[in-house]
Formats: sequence, structure tokens, C-alpha cells
Amino acid sequence: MRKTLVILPTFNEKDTLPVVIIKILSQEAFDILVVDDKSTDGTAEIAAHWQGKDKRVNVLNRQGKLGLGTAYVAGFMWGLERGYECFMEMDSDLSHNAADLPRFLDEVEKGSDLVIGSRYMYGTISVVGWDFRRLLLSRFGNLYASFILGIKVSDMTSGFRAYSRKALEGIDLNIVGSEGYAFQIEMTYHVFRTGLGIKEIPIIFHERSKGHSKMSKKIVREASWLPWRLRAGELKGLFRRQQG
Ligand SMILES: Nc1nc2c(ncn2[C@@H]2O[C@H](COP(=O)(O)OP(=O)(O)OP(=O)(O)O)[C@@H](O)[C@H]2O)c(=O)[nH]1
Ligand SMILES: [Mg+2]
Repeated sequence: MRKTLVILPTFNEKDTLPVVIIKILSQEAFDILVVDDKSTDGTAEIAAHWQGKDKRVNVLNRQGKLGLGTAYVAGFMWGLERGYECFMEMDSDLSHNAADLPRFLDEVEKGSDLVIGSRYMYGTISVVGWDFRRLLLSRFGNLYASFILGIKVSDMTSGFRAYSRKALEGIDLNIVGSEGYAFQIEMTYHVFRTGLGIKEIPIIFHERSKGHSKMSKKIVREASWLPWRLRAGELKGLFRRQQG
């Protein structure tokens, strides 16, 4: 079994983080890294409490709200340095079910380098608790990114996923610049470009019932531009190669 690190980014998740930690710790295969961005509601103290209580829990405290993307990159680098072989991304607001973790690990063991927990497989929508506007934004956003980038993945923005060590080592993490959920699109794109195996598995996503969403217009804007930015980068690369 691969040494697996579940990275939990947190910003003000005091009510849900302990529940998520307990659910993960009940399964032996997984260590935890909480990446907290100076939460103001006591989340960092809760994380520190669990770190002292169980050696499978680790905490990275950052100096302010620097964004989901850089939180994951910091978490990946932390885990790569410590020899982890599989890396899970998971929200700390109970939207993702910790009982699904072994299914991701199974797929990595079978040879996939990126396993995405999809809400939109087989033409269905497995989301509980979203209003129509939010659903439309996510569904349309996925079709849009998938079409522009030419990647046949049903849920590129999903934040419940697993990477093999090989997948992360194949990407220059320092150039991954997205902050919000665009980060998920960007990472999918980089893995796709390295030619490694991407697999989707169905999940059920539950909208948070506690705490506050960090979704903003800025995050949506960033995700709208990203596919074009990535495509423009390809053109630039092509141009440079022709010149040289
Ligand atoms: N460390 C860190 N964590 C963040 C940041 N922004 C969001 N998160 C965490 O990332 C996870 C996903 O963020 P959410 O606000 O739930 O975003 P979302 O799931 O797209 O939005 P909702 O469906 O409305 O909850 C949660 O665990 C957040 O606490 C950030 O800037 N830094
Ligand atoms: Mg959420």
C-alpha cells in the first residue's frame, strides 16, 4: 500500500475540520496535512490540538489567506520531501466523503496517475444542496474548460482527487499559479500534457452545511480566463521552437 497524504486546506473551518480528521484517522492508510491560512475562527488551534494527539496529523501554518492553489502546492511539496507516494486533495467542509478515499487509492494502485472524483459522470449530476445557479456555473464551467483545452474529463474543477508521486514530479509546481478552483483545471491540464493516465470515479458532493463558502467573482473570473491562458502558453512555446 502506498504511503498516502490527505491534504486538507483550511480557512475558517472550525466546525467541520475535527469531524473530517476523525473520519480520515479511522482509516489506517492515510496521514493528514492541514494547510491553514491564518484562520480567524480557531481552526489552527484545533489542527494543532490534533497534531499533538495523533502523529498522523501534521499542520502547515501559512501567514495569511494566500489561496487554495498555493495551499495545495505547499502541501504537495511538503509531502514530496517526506517520501509520500500518493497525494489526496480533499475539502475540509464535509462536502467530500472520507469513506471514498480507498476507492481513489485503489485506482492509483492500479496505475492511474490522477484520479478525479467526478460529480458529472454517465450524464448525471451527483450534487446535493446546490441551487440552480451554482449548478449551472459548475456544469457550464466544466464543459467550457474541457472544450477549450480538448480534455475529455467530465469534472475538471473537482477538488476531490488523488495524484501519484510520479504525476507531481512530472509537473513544475512552481509555475502553477492559479489560486481558486482554476487550480484544479490547471493541474488536470499539466497531468494531461505529460501524457499520464487520468481516471474519473463517481462521487456524491454535498454542499457545506456549516461555515462559509470562499467562492468569489474573482475566483470565477480566474477560472474563465485560465483555459485561454494555457492555450496561449502552448502557442508561445510553438513559436519559440520555430524561431530556435
Ligand atoms: N488554506 C486555504 N484554504 C482555503 C482557501 N480558500 C478555500 N480554502 C479551503 O478549501 C476548501 C474548499 O473551499 P470552499 O470555500 O469550500 O470552496 P467551494 O467548495 O468551491 O465552495 P462551497 O461549495 O461554497 O463550499 C475548504 O476546505 C476551504 O476551507 C485559502 O485561501 N487557503
Ligand atoms: Mg466547499
